[in-house]
Amino acid sequence: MKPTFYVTTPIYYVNDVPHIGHAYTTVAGDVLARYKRLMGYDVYFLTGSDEHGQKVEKAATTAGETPLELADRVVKRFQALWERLGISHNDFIRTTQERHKNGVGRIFKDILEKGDIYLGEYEDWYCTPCETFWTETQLIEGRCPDCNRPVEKLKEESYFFRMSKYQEQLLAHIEANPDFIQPKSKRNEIISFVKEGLRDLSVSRTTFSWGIPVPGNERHIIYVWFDALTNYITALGYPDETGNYGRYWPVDVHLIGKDILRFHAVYWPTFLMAAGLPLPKKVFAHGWWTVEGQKMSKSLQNVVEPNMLIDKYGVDAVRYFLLREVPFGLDGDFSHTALVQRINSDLANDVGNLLSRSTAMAVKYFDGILPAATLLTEADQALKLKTEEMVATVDKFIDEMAFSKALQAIWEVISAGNKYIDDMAPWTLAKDPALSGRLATVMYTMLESQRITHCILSAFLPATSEKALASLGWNEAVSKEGLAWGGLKAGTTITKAEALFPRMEE
Ligand code: ME8
Repeated sequence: MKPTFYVTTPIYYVNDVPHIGHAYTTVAGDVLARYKRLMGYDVYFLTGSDEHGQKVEKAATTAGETPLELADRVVKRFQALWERLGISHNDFIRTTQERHKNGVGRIFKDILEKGDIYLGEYEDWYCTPCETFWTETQLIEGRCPDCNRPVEKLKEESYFFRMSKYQEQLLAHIEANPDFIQPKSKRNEIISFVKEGLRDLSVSRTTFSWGIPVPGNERHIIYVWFDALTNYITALGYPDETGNYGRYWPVDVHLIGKDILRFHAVYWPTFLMAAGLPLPKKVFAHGWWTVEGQKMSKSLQNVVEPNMLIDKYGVDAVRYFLLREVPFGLDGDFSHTALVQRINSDLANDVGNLLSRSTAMAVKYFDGILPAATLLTEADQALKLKTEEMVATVDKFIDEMAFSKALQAIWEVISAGNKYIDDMAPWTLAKDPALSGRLATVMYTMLESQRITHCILSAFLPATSEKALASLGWNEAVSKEGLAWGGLKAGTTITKAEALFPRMEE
């Protein structure tokens, strides 16, 4: 049986259209999913949409639609974008689906029956025109932060989750599992937060209606984060333990942005503890993108629209840039200049040029029929070894979610390949028929190194690698076995590759 690997992205709110931040998490999840499939894992990759709650209800009212009409319309934009970005998810969960609503009701009821959800009273500052509760710290000069009108102290009946009860258990879990929350800096933030003390959490609302009702008390709507987080198990068919839930839970990694770490590293694990379910193996919070040095926001009108980027630069250039430019876990800045530089140097010059010049030589000197390698010299051995070592290095970096370092390791082989060709100068060897054996070995070595490189790269740049592997005559599905040196057989037909990435104007 294959080992399993379950990876998730957040489910995105449908009150906003997809932007580069959403694309970022989803592309990272896709690379992980593709890589693990390639390495022989039975992968389940989940993404989806978060469709309940007051935010969505309000956005729908503004748009003159019902919340479901709004969700139906916006979810198509997410799905169409994932299609264009080559996202290979196995499932897309919408929180308005029956399978989800059933599962949420069930887990809420279980925790309620165990006594860790109880009915109490919620007291906070209420803005009546906005129908919103605010905490003391959210108020601006004692007024509603949204409309600036006066607020009043109000009590509301609410269900509470006994989160305080799980404080020590959660801390113990975090301490016993150093990899549970990553990166480390974020783990430390969560430890301090939990140590400050966990308060019971209000997990129902009566001020709006767009959501999942509390089982047995329909006046209450289940808190949107309780609803949303549960998607990670309802998508697996929870509470049915026999199918995907039994197979894939606990999740190997929840990929999220740093903005929602507390929900995933504190709320979610304690909900699961209360329900008696296993905890996620890892929660990884990545950084945030700014745009040309500024916070991305609708009011600044600088929201980067992924479809526009794909139109302009191509899908794999966008995927590459997102994961190469910034170490996963740190904040980064998006700029068109930086993207164009990456395209011209890393993609057009390095990987594109290497493939087109080497396949062109195979066609020119061997009529496109791959010759066999004979005796390997030190230089040939060195490129072979570098390629083999890269395979192991990438594996280690992927396990650390260090996508940028993994790409760097791949690019070292690509640079070494270009240098190898310059040093071996096949065009000189070709002039002397006595050196044809040597020319054959050089040809094989440079093409085989690229075949392995593109097999691995297919996790990052699926469309590009597919083209590259086709011109290298590799028609097999990418696999772990296929990463071993010597896969290409003499006699394989090599065709001249078109430029993989056209150079762009700076
Ligand atoms: O929070 N840079 O949904 P959401 C990087 N529905 N990533 C960014 C980003 C930026 N500037 N902006 C957004 C929600 N993201 C909830 C999640 S999960 C059970 C419920 C990414 O639509 C990042 O992954 O606001 C962040 O966590 C997510 O979008 C928030 O998406």
